[in-house]
Amino acid sequence: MDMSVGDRFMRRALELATLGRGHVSPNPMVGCVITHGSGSQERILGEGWHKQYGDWHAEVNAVNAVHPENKHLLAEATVYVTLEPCSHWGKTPPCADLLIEHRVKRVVCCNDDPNPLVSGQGFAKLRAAGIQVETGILAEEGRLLNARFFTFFEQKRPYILLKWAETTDGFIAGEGGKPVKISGDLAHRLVHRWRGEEDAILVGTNTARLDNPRLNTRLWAGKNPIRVVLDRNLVLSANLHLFDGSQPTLVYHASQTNVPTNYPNVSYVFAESLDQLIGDLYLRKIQSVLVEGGAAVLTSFMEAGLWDEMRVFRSPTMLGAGVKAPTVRGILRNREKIETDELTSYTKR
Ligand code: AOF
Ligand code: ZN
Repeated sequence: MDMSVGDRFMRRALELATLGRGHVSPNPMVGCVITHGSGSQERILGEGWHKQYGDWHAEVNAVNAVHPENKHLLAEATVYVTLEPCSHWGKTPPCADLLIEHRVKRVVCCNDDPNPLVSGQGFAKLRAAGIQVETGILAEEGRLLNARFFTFFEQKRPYILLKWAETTDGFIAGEGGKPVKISGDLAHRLVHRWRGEEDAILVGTNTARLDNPRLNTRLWAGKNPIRVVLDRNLVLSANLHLFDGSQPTLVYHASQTNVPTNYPNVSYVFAESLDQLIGDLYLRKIQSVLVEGGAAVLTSFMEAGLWDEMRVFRSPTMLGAGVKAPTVRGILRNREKIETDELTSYTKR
């Protein structure tokens, strides 16, 4: 692959950023590589990434990783950082100020920060201090890495993933929605990993009732997401795992009467449409939601154009009859084998 030296360091910064996956939301994953010299003499002085929500940003960790004897070289350094350095006082002081304080020579980024607290002001601060700024390097890769963060700020809604498993003959569940094991154990565990990577998981009434899911990450060491249940007419029984209070749970309903109030950790929210529900998740600062079924719910998200990614397991099992799986209308992005299952992912564009 033909790759400029700068691209090589930025790829490294992107790779570092991914180490924060599952730990930094609602913040973006950010990586940073600080180099000295140019051409074939360009060498890494320090590296860092944003590790944990509320903790130091990537730039701070990279500056701190520079050996004390090399700190003076920062004044001739290039900083490759996957996102525009922040300009605001948040949980930590502004990264732009830190880079100015060390009088770095050049800052190279993949993307501008879409968060209105920053958006352009980080670059403006750096330029005003005489630091060279370049942005748009590996921009596609940077946007893909933080697709949730960008979708949230640019489209004012969470990033929506639709996930299901279907049999070779195209069924998602047995007759009457009866739960059947379709994909294998490894696929099952992978889904638990995905749950830990998203802010929320959503299921419809039938899935909640018939599968009685826990929607947690017990098969993978990860954080438990917020559970979201559609219960339009408030028909779900209080005995379901979803109401056990173990994780924050949002129940969206369109009924004006008999709204329960006394389940710990469960909030009831009135919403008459999918748009209203999505709008409410946005106001709650939920940046991503994994929709796990059932077929009707998945199809309604698809038909409303409310999705960004689909992940479909196709297993070698045959059912003969049951609930038909939704029809995919996306563009193929990736196909891989997970034991005997085939995992295919699709995007809109
Ligand atoms: C950076 N480097 O590594 C990250 C940035 O609440 P705070 O203080 O952690 O600020 C969060 C915001 O800062 C977040 O929404 C995004 O705009 C930016 N994240 N910026 O310079 C980083 N994680
Ligand atoms: Zn910062």
